[in-house]
Amino acid sequence: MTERTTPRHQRLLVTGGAGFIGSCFVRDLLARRDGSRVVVLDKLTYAGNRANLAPVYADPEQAARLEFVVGDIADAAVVGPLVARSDAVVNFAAESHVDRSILDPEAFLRTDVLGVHVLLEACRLEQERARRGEREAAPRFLQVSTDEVYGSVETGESREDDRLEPRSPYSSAKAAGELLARSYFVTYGLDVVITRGSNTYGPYHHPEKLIPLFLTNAIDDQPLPLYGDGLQRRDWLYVADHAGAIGHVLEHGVSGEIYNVPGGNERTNRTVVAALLERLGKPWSLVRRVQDRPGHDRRYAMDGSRLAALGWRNRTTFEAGLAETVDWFRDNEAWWRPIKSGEWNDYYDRQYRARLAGSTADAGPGVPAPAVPTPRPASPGSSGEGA
Ligand code: NAD
Ligand code: TDX
Repeated sequence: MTERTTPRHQRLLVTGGAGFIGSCFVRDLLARRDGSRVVVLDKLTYAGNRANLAPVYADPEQAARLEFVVGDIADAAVVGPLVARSDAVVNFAAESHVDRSILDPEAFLRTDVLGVHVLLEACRLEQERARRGEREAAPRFLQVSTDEVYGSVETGESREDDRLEPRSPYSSAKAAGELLARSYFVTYGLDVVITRGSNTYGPYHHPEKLIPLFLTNAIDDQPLPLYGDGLQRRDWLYVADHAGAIGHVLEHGVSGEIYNVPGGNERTNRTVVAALLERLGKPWSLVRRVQDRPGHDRRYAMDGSRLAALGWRNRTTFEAGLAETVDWFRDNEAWWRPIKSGEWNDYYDRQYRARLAGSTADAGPGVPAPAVPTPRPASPGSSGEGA
């Protein structure tokens, strides 16, 4: 296993490049103006949005180095020719929202498992071509995975060799996808690297996720549905740092290795919500305590020493990143309002209508909820946890 440096002028296939993190990766890469060329392959699901690449299209030099293909990573006929002309494949494409995986798991298996398999098979074919001298080198494959594959971590920090104990359909599918990727390194000698990023936030974040949902709801003075006691802990990573770390691993990562990408900003959900409301100048009274997410992971935390040893450092503090994010959402209603329409309303109804109907007020950000809900007489329509 030797360290590999990718060529300076890369031809990259970026799958899921119209999503939140993938588009940041593409924007930042093309803005470096180092001659790299990018093909984005994206199915444009509800989460994909060409507008996420608007800064690229606004710059003719960058736009000339971007090609956009609408298609499915699980479609071998689309994937094969694109991988054939790529030096590396960076796979961001996924169904990415835990709550949707609880409502409808199937799409997660199709994209996050079978889609990864199709990409790996295409890379294997190119490896064969390289061995026959029909191309210079086999493509490198980077699988973007998640801290959620470790499951809920009550204490300490997960290391890359720890057991995987995913607990939601989303995290189980992501674990399967990355295990498959690793198996292609072990079995076929494919050049594979894997990153496990923590909870990412920033501009262009789809409004289904905690921070953008609460920001956009609060801007409209709508209720903020806090699951359970709100004392779950996440480690927040600014999107440009996540995208930068992935680029660093793509360039310097050791083949076959897995790299945790922590944010170094562990916070309870309550603390995060209090901070964003303060920046926005909106009251805590918007917060409603609602029925918890089934199987809700209490905490994620990862050790980042392997990535640090590779020379990567995050650049953005949580305070600076959150301020940037709040201001961006306040200034970019034209981006998020269309997303919160159409299919969004059906999803919001399924996910939140009953929860909000059975919700209760919350006393304040600093008030820890009782670990066990206070028993009370059952009444029709009562929602249980969170009361
Ligand atoms: P996202 O949901 O914003 O974007 C996913 C993108 O993939 C969308 O553009 C969508 O259209 C596209 N896509 C979905 N299915 C596809 C398919 N079958 N073929 C082609 N394109 C498809 O997700 P994100 O938050 O940007 O996450 C990107 C990756 O990073 C995912 O693999 C996710 O598991 C991982 N990750 C996310 C976070 C986070 O906090 N957001 C943290 C760690 C890891
Ligand atoms: O309405 C909500 N209310 C609430 O209390 C939502 C949407 C979330 N939450 C809580 C659940 C979590 O404890 O906030 C926390 C963050 O939730 P999400 O934004 O849904 O993120 P999470 O489930 O932690 O997963 C995210 O990080 C890891 C990404 O969505 C994944 O793609 C990534 O792999």
